[in-house]
Amino acid sequence: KNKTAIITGASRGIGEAIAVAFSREGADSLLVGRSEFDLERVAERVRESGRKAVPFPADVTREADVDAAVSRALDEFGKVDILINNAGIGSFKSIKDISLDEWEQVIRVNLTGSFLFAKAVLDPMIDRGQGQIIHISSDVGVRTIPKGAAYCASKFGLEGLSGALSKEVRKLGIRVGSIRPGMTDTYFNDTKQGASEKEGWLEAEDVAEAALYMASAPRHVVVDELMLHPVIQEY
Ligand code: NJP
Repeated sequence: KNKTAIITGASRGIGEAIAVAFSREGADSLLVGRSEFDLERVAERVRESGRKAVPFPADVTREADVDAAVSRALDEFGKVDILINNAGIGSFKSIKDISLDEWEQVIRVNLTGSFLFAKAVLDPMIDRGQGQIIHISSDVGVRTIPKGAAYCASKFGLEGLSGALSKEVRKLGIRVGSIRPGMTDTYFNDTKQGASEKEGWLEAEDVAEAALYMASAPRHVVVDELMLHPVIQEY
């Protein structure tokens, strides 16, 4: 209740579901993504719950964009209680087919973007002696799959960031955690939400409920790792 959140990748998919779920529980949010039109659409959905939503078009790979987003959240709400590092892109190719540009873009969005946002919210959180940083990682952040070199590397990296940061800032009252969803029905990797081949997959809302659980743990508890899969996912 009355918390404020920055949610990256909030223009669709899991980020959208988190924005809607958090507003239902009384949080205001700054919605980050590149598609202005979609951010407006999500902001409208959030406002239906009576909470504030500020669409903030930004690219998580650009430090100036990230710093501007955090400043805007502080101006608008006076504090950042929760950062959800959710923005991410897929890449599933044999390593010989991955160009250096593609490799670097996956690392920049999935890993460096989360580093930049975590870094930008730390001082304001440390000043208040509280805050939560939640990473939307992946089940393939802790195990590998063929054709997953770039994506797995980015998510293994994110796990490293999340775990190391968690231990670094815990004593300062800041809790850091990672959520590792399996196959989730979104627009991920240029696919369509609701496509028939995704029958039985996790819904974006299932992942949002996990984020809500992590975010609502009592102050003396850090839920630092959560993994969830659809029953139909065998591996
Ligand atoms: O994917 P999608 P998900 N700067 O494509 C944003 C992880 N995950 O919701 O910029 C800022 O529907 C993009 O916004 P826009 C996955 O790795 C998923 O499934 O406007 N934002 C959009 O809002 C990722 O970390 C599955 O295009 C940027 C959002 O990211 C997270 O879940 C399985 C951006 C992507 O929405 C959410 O992905 C798994 C940038 N440079 C982990 N680039 C799964 N779906 O199966 C992208 O294990 N975005």
